[in-house]
Amino acid sequence: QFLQNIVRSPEFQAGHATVDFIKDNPDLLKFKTRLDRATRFLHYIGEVVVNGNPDVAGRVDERRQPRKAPLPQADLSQAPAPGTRQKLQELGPEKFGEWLRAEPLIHYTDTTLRDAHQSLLATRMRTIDMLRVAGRYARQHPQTFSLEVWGGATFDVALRFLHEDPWARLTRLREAVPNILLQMLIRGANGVGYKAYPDNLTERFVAEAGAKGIDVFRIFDSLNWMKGMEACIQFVRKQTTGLAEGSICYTGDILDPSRPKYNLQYYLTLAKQLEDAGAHILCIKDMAGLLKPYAAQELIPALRDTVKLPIHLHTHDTSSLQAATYLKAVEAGVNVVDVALGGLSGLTSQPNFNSAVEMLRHSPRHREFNQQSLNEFSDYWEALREQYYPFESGLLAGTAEVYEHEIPGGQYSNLRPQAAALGLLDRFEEVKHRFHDANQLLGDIPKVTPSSKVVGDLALFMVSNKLSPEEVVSRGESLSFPESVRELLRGDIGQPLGGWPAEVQKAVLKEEKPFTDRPNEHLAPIDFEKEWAAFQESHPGAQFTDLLSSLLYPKVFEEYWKFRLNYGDVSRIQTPVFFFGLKEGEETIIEIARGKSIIIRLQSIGPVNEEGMRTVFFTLNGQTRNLEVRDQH
Ligand code: 3PY
Ligand code: ZN
Repeated sequence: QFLQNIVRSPEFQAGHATVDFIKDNPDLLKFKTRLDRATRFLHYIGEVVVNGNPDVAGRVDERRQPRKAPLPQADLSQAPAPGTRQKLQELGPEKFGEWLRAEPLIHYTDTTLRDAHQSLLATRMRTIDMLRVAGRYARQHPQTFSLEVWGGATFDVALRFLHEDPWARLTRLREAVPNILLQMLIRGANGVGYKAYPDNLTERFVAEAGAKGIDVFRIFDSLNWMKGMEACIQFVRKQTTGLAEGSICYTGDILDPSRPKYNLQYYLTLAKQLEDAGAHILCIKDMAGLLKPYAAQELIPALRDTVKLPIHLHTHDTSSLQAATYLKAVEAGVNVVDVALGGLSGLTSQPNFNSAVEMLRHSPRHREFNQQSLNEFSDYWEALREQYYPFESGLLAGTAEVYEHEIPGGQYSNLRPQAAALGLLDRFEEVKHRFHDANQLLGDIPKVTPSSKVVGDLALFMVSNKLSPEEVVSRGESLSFPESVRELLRGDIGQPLGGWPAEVQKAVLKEEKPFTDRPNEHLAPIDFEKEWAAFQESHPGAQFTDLLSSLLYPKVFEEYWKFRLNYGDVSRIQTPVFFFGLKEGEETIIEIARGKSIIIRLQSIGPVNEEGMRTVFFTLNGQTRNLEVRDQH
């Protein structure tokens, strides 16, 4: 390798190699890291080949042959045409909001890279599969309003299960898509986590997300609690040049007189408060897909009369009705709707982008998209999805049950495996009914991360312990509730409209005193200077964004860091190999750096020896490489 480096060096080839040539060119000695990188990939693949990827354990079907995903056409030699990002840079956030509100044609946010796979595939979509098409998309569909690519569960899942750096995903997507607004979902005071964080941590997180490429911050609070959103809206305004999109989480049914808690006035008041808090855009975040067509017809004009902001509608198609809601919303003056490319749309995901465009063709608010190209992107995601089959939720058809249980689309594909882990899969119907009961017990709250997670935990707890809603209260004193339920009722993630039901709170908290102010105010601010110095010592080579990841998810981050030291940047490994390894005789190409690839071929797997080890025989770029891997079976 060293000799190869010398011979390939331009200086050597130009005949300028002097006696000091090696001393003057320390890069010639850099081959060791490169070799290590390849070896680490071999270790990863060897591990999966022998022991499997634990994330798909028990769900691998050897008979399945996932297809290769066909790449959509695009002329990559042309730069992407200017889009909404340039518009935002030109106008600034306030004027951009005014421009958007007055736009006659409908705008689309494509959620394929965030909510769609969070809702259909348990958030497992990997960066490599996004990057294959991101630049193509930027060229083919520059008129898209925004791409939702980050936040929600993607941050946690990237680190925990995909062993990827979420910040690197964002940076690389930003590079590939310079023209369309990139959007993230942030859970207000809960950031991209499940609990309250110190304010100055959220502030640094927002600043860094803005610097790395996020333009639209969709901010919500899982209890629609303004105090959980105000600070975050200000952080976006202060620390970034992007747009603060304040959200009202839609629950219940404004048309149902028997459920007055979440009536039209409730949403109008909240919208006004969000405008006053400094939001540039108002989002109706219908996380479970409960906003029915005629409710949208009433809600949207009323909101437009109440605030001056543009309105962005988000929904999930769990009931399979939501195209009708979009039609009514478009007629009623909504500015942007959230959709997902065909192959990753529908059911618990967003309505179908391709079909929505056709729904409006030849109508006054139609925005032109090249349908043939949209279909090519859809084909890509549909084929690619086969590689993620272990994470499919099992929901095969739209269901009106969602109006009873109100499970958010993004939670559905997680609740099933959670139930399965507790041995409750054959009682999943009961889990869904108990989800409804748990919500009622907690006073009928908006259900969205993290409040939805707690309702799910309580539902699972009721099913595993065979508890009726009445017994939760009557036997409460002797029950040890899930920690998340205790935290919720203590006030850890905020306050719901009308407070917590006193009886249930007493049963769960026992003697513990709840609080009613902002949970973040109980948390000491992070001393960034001190933390960063210590972090660099304990994590040589780390970036500042790694520190932020570690402060948000300390344990998950440590595991990720250890994994990365052992196996390298596994986000570069092709998805079928990452999840399922290689079969004997198969090979894979890994691009280890821009334009630089290695070829790994699995030759054979040896028998287990007395020490429980197997020898795995590979070739790496044609050279034989053997590896000892412990068989964990
Ligand atoms: C999340 O917070 O992850 C959501 O998708 C909420 O809908
Ligand atoms: Zn959603």
